[in-house]
Amino acid sequence: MSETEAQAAHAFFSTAELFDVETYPLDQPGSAGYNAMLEAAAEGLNNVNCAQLADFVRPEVLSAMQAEAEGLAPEAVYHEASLNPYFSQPPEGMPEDHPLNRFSPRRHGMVRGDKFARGGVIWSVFQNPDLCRFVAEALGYEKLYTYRDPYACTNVNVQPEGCEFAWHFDNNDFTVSFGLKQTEDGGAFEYVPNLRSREDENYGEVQKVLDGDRSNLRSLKLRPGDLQLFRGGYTLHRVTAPKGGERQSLLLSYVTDPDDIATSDKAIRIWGEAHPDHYARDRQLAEMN
Ligand SMILES: O=C(O)CCC(=O)C(=O)O
Ligand SMILES: [Fe+2]
Repeated sequence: MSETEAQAAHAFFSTAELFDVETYPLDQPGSAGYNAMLEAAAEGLNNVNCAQLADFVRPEVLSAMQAEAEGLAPEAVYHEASLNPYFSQPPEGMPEDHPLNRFSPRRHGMVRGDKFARGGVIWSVFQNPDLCRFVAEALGYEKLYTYRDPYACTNVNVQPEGCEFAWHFDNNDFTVSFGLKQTEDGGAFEYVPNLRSREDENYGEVQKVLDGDRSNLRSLKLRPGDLQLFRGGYTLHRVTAPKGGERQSLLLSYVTDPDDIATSDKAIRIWGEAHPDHYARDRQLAEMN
């Protein structure tokens, strides 16, 4: 069985059952509709590092995803930390207002990937091969694989009322997410495209944003059912504090290396424990060295 067939066999729901293929013909690559969808996504990504595709999942699928996430939210692993935008340690000998010295509290929960039922709707969305191919094409990768890390593969980010997900650059090059739950006030996804590059950290401009400069800032509300593709490695971003309720988003992780998986150290740092697959990865890396 090819890898795509294996993925398809694993996926309980078909592409047409999960997604609004009338608007987003994921299952018809090469068609005019598919190319138009790809162009729209690529345009957003090329211009502002972000593409939002509204109402991507079918309404009944969204309801099922929301119910599944809601049921698992109490089991989320909560992180409470004071972090700078780079998730790095405080530097020595830098001015107090330097971006590396700007620490903000962050409190949010993450539902682990192994919690999702393998025949369930969230796992089906994650494993859908047509979605995976589309994400790769839109982001300009020849091929992507669903991340096989048992905990970090797919997660629901649970952001309680009043908790901001402060300004940061992601460690990953890109993020794929679905809106699940949103509040009327707050919970906005704010970002400043292309603020740093591989060559230049551009600390001066980062500092201006941290000080409240909104001149190049873009703000979007990830509504339930919307798909977002985002290059967060070079784009400073945050989620403002939700007011009057909780915000939830579904994060899907794809990788260029099918063997990629966290080591036990990293898993313990993020999740408080490691899975046998993480220890297997440690042994594999040790054998390679
Ligand atoms: O919940 C989201 O929409 C994105 C959160 C985020 O920026 C992250 O997980 O790095
Ligand atoms: Fe992020």
